[in-house]
Amino acid sequence: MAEIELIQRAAGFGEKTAVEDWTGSFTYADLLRVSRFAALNLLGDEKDLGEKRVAFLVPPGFEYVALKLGVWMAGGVSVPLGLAHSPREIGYVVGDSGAEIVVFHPDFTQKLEGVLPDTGVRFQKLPEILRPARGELPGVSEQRRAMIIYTSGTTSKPKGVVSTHLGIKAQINSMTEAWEWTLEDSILNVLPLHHLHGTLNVVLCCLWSGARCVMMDGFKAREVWKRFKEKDLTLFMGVPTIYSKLIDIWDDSSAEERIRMKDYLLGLRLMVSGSAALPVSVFEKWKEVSGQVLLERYGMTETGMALSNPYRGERLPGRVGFAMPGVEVGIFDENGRLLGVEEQGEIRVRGKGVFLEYWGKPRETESVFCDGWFKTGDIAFLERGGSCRILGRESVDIIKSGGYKISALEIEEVLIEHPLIEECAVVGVVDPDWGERVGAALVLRDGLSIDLEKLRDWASDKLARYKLPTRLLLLSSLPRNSMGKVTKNRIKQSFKNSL
Ligand code: MLC
Ligand code: AMP
Repeated sequence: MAEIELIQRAAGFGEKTAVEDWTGSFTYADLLRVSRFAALNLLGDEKDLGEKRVAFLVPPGFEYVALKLGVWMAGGVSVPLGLAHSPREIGYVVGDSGAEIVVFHPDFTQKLEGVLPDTGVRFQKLPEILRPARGELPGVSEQRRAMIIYTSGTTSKPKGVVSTHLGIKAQINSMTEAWEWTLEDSILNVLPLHHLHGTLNVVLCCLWSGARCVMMDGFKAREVWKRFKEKDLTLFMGVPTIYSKLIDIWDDSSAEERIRMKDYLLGLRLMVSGSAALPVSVFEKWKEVSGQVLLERYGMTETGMALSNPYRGERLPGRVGFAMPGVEVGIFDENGRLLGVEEQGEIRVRGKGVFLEYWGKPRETESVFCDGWFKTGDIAFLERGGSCRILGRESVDIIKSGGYKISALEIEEVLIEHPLIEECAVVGVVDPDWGERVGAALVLRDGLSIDLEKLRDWASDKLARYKLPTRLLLLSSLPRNSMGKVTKNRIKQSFKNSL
């Protein structure tokens, strides 16, 4: 019978601890038992979910992991929902993915009220979906679709990035080999689990390796330092903003505390940064704080991890290193010509870990591939030694804030609904802690005014709070080029000048 290798492997780790969260500690045997219950409850009278989408709004923790594996055991496709997202954003993902089942934690009941009430979606609450059940599970081929992760891009609405079990396995194999995961590893997860970084790089690599995943209920810098104190971790992964926030706590600590804090981290064998450019200042400061040389790597929801500084060897600040095992990376010009060292162009990626398709969007899928290479839209060059330096992005409509990719167009589409706003343009404003912040340039209707707080309040039931503008510029008109197109680079410059 066809089986998912990740689940087969997990069965072999039996009594080892798989997940630890604020409710307790759970072995691999516990995890598989509860996942099986989840699968059987999801199946109900069906024999196989047959790639039905199961969306879930569940905080990081044992239940999340059990449910994810349960969806796969039942032959379904997991669609993790963002806990910070507004009901409108959640409704969009549920609708776009065509999810037939939505599983939710009772804490999030309110968020789901009003989301697609008449569409026949089956809502299932935790913990009921995990209650003991008996029955047969289907065989699931690894060629099947496994997961859809929604990511923002150059369109106003997020797109569902579909991966198969084989694609996920290729990504896991690449990371576990590159960063030498073992059975002895213990990793702390502080990342959201509706994106690749937390799900794949942390949780799934951990389960594949038979390691232990300690889950926190989100990121709180002080709590993380407290957890480090136990000195029982070997790995940590975060976005640059997480390291900045940990540094802020260290900065506020006494000289004696700082010595102790460094000591908490000396036993970790690897600390990784990714999802956004790691400022050289943070790389250097973290070395001083922790004695750890951060390993910076580069990836994307569509490709998995593509480039990494070496685990063994020199990790260079400001560089993202070399192609990951099993991944091909090239720098290309706009005519699809492969460029040589020190030539600036677009990063393109090829390999078994690259995604299958954008869900329900064949034309968009076709347009992001060229001769089998996925076009990332990131601009970079290879240095003489072969390490890659990222210079920026082709699109001004993509903002990266604290590791989240945010579409400027999605925010503009919401802001333009505001009765006082005549025109608007949203851009990323460079920020030392967040990478970029969301800046909104507005043209208001005659004689009217608005302040940032009022604008944020008005938009807060429409957008996740991390997408709300934190910078505001009121203009009499938006700058445009001779073709009438808004010149966002000039707006970015105006924000810079206004600071
Ligand atoms: C939180 N806020 C943000 C924000 N995160 N604002 C802008 N950008 C962000 N990323 C806002 C909140 O809405 C809140 O606003 C205020 O900041 C404080 O919120 P918080 O929850 O206390 O913040 P914090 O917990 O410190 O969150 C920061 C963070 C988080 C860095 C931990 O943003 C995070 O988990 N980022 C990781 C995202 C991620 O996993 N990306 C991977 C994508 S996959 P208010 O108004 O309420 O006060 C990918 C591929 C790859 O990129 O290569 O990995
Ligand atoms: P996402 O679509 O959320 O998966 O984000 C992927 C994008 O994050 C990439 O296309 C890059 O623009 C950015 N990114 C990820 N890692 C890095 C890094 N180490 N340095 C610079 N940018 C990065």
